[in-house]
Amino acid sequence: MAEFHGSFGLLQRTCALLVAACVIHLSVVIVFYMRSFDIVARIPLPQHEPTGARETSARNRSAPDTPEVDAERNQTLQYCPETPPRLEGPLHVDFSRPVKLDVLMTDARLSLGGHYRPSECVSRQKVALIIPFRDRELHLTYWLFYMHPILQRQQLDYGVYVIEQNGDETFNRAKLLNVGYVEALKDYHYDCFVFSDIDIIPIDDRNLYKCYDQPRHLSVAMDKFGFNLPYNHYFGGVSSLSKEQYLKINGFSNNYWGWGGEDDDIYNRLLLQGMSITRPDHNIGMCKMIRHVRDKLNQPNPQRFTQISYTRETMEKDGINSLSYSVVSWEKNRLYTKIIVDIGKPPHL
Ligand code: BGN
Repeated sequence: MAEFHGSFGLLQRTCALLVAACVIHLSVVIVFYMRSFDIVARIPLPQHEPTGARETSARNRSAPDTPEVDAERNQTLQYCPETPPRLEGPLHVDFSRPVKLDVLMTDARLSLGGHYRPSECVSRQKVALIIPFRDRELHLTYWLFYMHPILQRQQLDYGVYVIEQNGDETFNRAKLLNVGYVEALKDYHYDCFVFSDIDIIPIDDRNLYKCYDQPRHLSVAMDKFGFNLPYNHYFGGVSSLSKEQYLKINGFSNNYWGWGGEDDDIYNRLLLQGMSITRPDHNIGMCKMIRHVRDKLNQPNPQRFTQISYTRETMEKDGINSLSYSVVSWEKNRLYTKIIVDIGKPPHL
């Protein structure tokens, strides 16, 4: 009997110990469980999805509309919408009416060099407008007068670069465009380049001066050609290429001195690199050109017919990789940056 009592007491104590161990374990679990709630409650929930470092480029045209911290302005801003909200559609452009730049000159939203970016949102692309130039002051006035408001309504982060050929050698449009590409990149981290003649103005602001998945031809229905294309693969007037697209074709040829052919050569380069061109619809792509007599120093290039048949052979060594020039002056005006350059002369002279 005494033996029975002894083993019963041992069993009782073992059970009591077990229960105590379970209680302690449960308490510890409960304490940690409660604390984990406390910790989670103290972590601030992110207000927005983390967006990571984001470059606005032709690649992220479709960037989600998540807020973006603009470090320079120290603000949180949304990306600008894909379709800018304040576009007007068809515009009245009249070159017989004199225009003044006084209102634009006092536009506080434009910074020196004709640089603008919207204050209400973060632009999806950084666009450099490159204009080859010589002796066309009146055309430049019209271009600035009409284009600045259009580009602002298009909510672009843009800068205007007028590349003037120094001296009185034959004009070389494509080489000046190459110079514009290089010089603009020294100024700002552009990812899109719009190459525009000085005398062409779009008459519909839905014709967005930005870059697309493929190189874009923007001046598709010019009054000069009866609001049509002069031929199917015409790529002259105004076009846009992203940095990647431009580099893929080694930029433009430096060897088209005088009028004609350089735009056909660019078109050949794009095709040879497996790209195609995009265009706005006919009614959106309508443009007006300022009538003028042909520049004496821009006579038709007699070699252009031969040159454009050799694009495949020449494009690898003639382009941005062989560009040479010297800057004569670099000047930031209120409405544009003027860069005067010495680009040499045609080889046969
Ligand atoms: C083409 C020119 C282009 C010019 C358009 C429109 C040539 C190359 C030889 C066939 N091409 O004839 O450079 O932009 O006319 O004016 O001359």
